[in-house]
Amino acid sequence: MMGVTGKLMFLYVFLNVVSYIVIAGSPPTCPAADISSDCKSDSGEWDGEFFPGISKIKYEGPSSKNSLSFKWYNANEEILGKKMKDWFRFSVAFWHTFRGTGGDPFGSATKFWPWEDGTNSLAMAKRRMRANFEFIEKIGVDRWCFHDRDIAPDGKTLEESNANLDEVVALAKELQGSKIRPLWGTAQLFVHPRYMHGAATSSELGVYAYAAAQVKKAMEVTHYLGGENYVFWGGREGYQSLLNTDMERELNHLARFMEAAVAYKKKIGFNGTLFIEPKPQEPTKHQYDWDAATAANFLRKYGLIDEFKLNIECNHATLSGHSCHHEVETARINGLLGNIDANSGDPQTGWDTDQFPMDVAEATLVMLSVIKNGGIAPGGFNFDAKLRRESTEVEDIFIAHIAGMDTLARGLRSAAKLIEDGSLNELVRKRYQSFDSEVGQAIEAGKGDFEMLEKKAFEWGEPKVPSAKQELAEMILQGAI
Ligand code: XLS
Ligand code: NI
Ligand code: NI
Repeated sequence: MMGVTGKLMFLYVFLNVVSYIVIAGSPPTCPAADISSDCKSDSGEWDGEFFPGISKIKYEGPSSKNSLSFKWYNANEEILGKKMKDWFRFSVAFWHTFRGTGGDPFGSATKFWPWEDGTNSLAMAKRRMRANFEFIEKIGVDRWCFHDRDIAPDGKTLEESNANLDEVVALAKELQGSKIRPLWGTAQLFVHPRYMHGAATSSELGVYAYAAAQVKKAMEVTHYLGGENYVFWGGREGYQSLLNTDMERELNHLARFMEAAVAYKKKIGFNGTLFIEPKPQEPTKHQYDWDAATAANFLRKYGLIDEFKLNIECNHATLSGHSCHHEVETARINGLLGNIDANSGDPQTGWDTDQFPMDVAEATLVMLSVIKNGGIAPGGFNFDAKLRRESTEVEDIFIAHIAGMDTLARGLRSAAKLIEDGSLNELVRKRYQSFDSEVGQAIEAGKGDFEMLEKKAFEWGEPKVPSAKQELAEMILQGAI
């Protein structure tokens, strides 16, 4: 039986997922023509800047003490022949940055941004969108990411939801200008109660159809906004108990859903890449896209491997018992590295804390894989990260993004040093050099039959096994940071 603490913890983990998406106390729906108080904003247009006193963030170098400047991220500086901004293709996650309230199951919202008027109205959605683009321009990135339902309020019917979305998207298109575009869009298929059993894996046909309609629309608006990719994070695609679940049937349904998404993408001429974002659990006990290897197996089994890539989220990696580097590298060697949701978890906390990435060593390892991949385009690095509940000042939004970008930039610089220095590469090369021999080459070419190998084993006798040099590898890594 679950004790009180266990129950509270479960509730915490569960609500933590939705707390950043739903404004505490706001109504779940806002039909386009609703004039009820929660859906109607009387506060009018926002006057002037949303972030007055904060100008465009500049690179000032590592010795700067200015918290509103980059110390390591220098957008146009070339590293290994590519501009830093092109290595990263940074993106702001609308849901955390503009819908995160700091609320958790034990307490209400802590963040009261000056531009919020407490409604979930269309007028508020538009004002928030203006704040988003002022932030994007000031932080100096070219991309953003969104769920359909965090940029526009849900309506009472699907038609109303679509109309709300169209209105906000039209404004976003205008505000984007020619330089800014979505890194990816996605449909929010996990907050509304209709999705409690899943979306594409729901036991209920009507829900499957509703989810399909929502993805269809989200794909259309992503395409309309010039989005470069589209993400599937299966928040509720999984199960709580196998006793009442037909796992095989649910996975078959998920595959059919993905096939239909691929077909629709082609039909509307959307050339963006489709990404699956693995996560092991939270909110469901077991999610079908557990980790990169599981997602790759799903794609291969259903013949979808050439149509998708993976969006690796570092906190999801650690939840599945892997390092972020492991997940990125697993995706890379399978030709599936598509995008990185750049965040991190807390080593003492067992859920998706979605913190800004601050660990330079981890960033270095991730960037080593990205460099080996030749970059990450058309994907990028999306800050699927939120301020701590206790960080409540507007400038904290800037500081968090600056520190995250600087951490990854340091990682890139260190990874480039490691590659230019070559000693880590050499250590790894040497480790496997016995396979460069004639017999090793035969094995790697698929000609290492057991009779031949047995003959060699008799001939060579007991093998001499050399050191793995792990501490030396760690010393080299430290030297580059
Ligand atoms: C939640 C996911 C989510 C996806 C987009 O854990 O990270 O934020 O990135 O739906
Ligand atoms: Ni994510
Ligand atoms: Ni996440």
